[in-house]
Amino acid sequence: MLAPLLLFAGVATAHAQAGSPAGAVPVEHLRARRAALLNKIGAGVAILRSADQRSIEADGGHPQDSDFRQDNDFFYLTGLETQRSWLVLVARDTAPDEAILFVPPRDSIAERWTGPTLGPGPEAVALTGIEDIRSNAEAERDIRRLVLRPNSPARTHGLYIPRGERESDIALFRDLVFTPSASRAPAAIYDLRPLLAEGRLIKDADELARLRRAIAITAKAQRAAMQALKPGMWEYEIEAVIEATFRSSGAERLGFPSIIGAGTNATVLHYDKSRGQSLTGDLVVMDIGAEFGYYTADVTRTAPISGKFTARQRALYDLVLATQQAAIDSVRPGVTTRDLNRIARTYMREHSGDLCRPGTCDRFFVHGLSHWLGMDVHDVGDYSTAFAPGMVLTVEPGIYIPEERIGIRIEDDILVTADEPEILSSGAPRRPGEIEALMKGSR
Ligand SMILES: [Mn+2]
Repeated sequence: MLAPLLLFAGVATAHAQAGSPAGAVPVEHLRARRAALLNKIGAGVAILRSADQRSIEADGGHPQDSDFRQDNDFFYLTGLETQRSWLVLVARDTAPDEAILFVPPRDSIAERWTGPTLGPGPEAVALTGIEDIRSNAEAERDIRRLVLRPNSPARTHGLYIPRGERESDIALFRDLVFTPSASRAPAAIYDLRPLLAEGRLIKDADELARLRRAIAITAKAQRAAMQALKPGMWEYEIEAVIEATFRSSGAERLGFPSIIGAGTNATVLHYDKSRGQSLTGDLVVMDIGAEFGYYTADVTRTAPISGKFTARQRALYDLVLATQQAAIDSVRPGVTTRDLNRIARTYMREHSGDLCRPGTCDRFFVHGLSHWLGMDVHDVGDYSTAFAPGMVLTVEPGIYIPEERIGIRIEDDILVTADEPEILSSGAPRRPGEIEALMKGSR
C-alpha cells in the first residue's frame, strides 16, 4: 500500500469521464445534436442545468452506486459529467448561433476527496466542441445578464428551459420565469423538453453503439440467469447472478431496479422486492436492463425454474411469443405504437383458442405493449410519433393469471430501420426450445 502523502502528491489532469467503459461521445455527434436543437428553436435562448452530486443523507438515496449521474439532456448535448454546470444555447435568425458552457473551476482540495475534475480549459473545449467555456463561479448572474440584455433573442423571441419539477428548484429559472421585471422579461417562456425529446427519439451512431452494448450485456445476464436457475432458488439469488454479470461486463448502473418474480410474483408487473422463493414448476419472469454509457437496455425473459415448461405453460408461452412476433413483424416506418398495440391484442384474441376460456387471453394482457428506449428506460418522446429509422422501442406482450401462478412476459428491444426491424436483444434466447436447451446444457 502507498502512504497517504504519496497518494496526495499530485493532482492528475484526467477528466471526469476518463476510464468510462463507454468512452467519450465523439464531438461531431455533440455538435450535430446541438445544431439540430438550435435549428428547431430558430430564434431564442435555451438554458440547461446539469445534475448535482447527491447527498445520501439529505436526498434519501441509497449507497448502491455512485453519488452522481449526469442529467440525460445535459449529457446528450455536452457529453460531460460535470456538476453545477450550465449550457446556454443562443439561436439567431441572422447572426451565427452560439453555445456557452459554464463548469466549476478545478479545486485541488476537493479533488483529493473525489478525484480529478474537468475545469474550463482546452480539454473541455476538445471534449465538447464548445469554444466558449467559462467558470461557473458567477454563472447565474452571467446568464441572467446574457438572457435579459436588450438585443437578446430571449427578449425578442423567447426563452426555452426544461419546465416542470426542476423549474422551481433552480433559482435562476425561478427568477427568469416568475419574477423578471416587466420591462425586461423574456418575450415568452417555452418548454425545452419536447424539442429535446424529438432529437433523442432518433438515435445517432454513438447512441446506438451504447445501446447495443447495454443490450448485449443484458442478454448475457439473461443467459447466465437461465443457466443458474434451479427449484428452491430465491429471487434475490437470481438477481445476484444477473447483476454480477452486468458489473463484470462493464455496466456502471442498473437502468431500473431488476424485476425478478417467481410463481405468483411473476404476475406482479413491477415487482422489484426479490424476496420470494421459487417452487418446483414455477415460471420466473426476469425483466432487467443494464445501463452502459448512459443508455439502458430493457429485456424480459420468462423461464421454467425446473428447466422444462409444462404443457399448459408452453401453450400460453407460445401464444405470447407469437403475439410478440406479429407485433415485431409490423414495425415499419410510418407505423405508431398505437397501431402495434392493436395488432398485438387482435392477434392474441384471435389465436387464444380454448386456452383462456371463458373468453380470450388478451384479457390477461394488462399492460401496454411498447415504450421508447434510450437514456431513460421509458425514454422521452411523443407516443403519437410515427416510426422512423433510428428509433428504438420495446415490444413486450404478456399474460398474467395469478390463480394459476402463471406470469409470462417476453420483451425485446427493436430498432426501426428503413425496412425489416432489427431485434437488438436476440442474444437472449426466447423460443421455448432454446431456453430449455440452454438450461439443460448447464445441469
Ligand atoms: Mn419495458
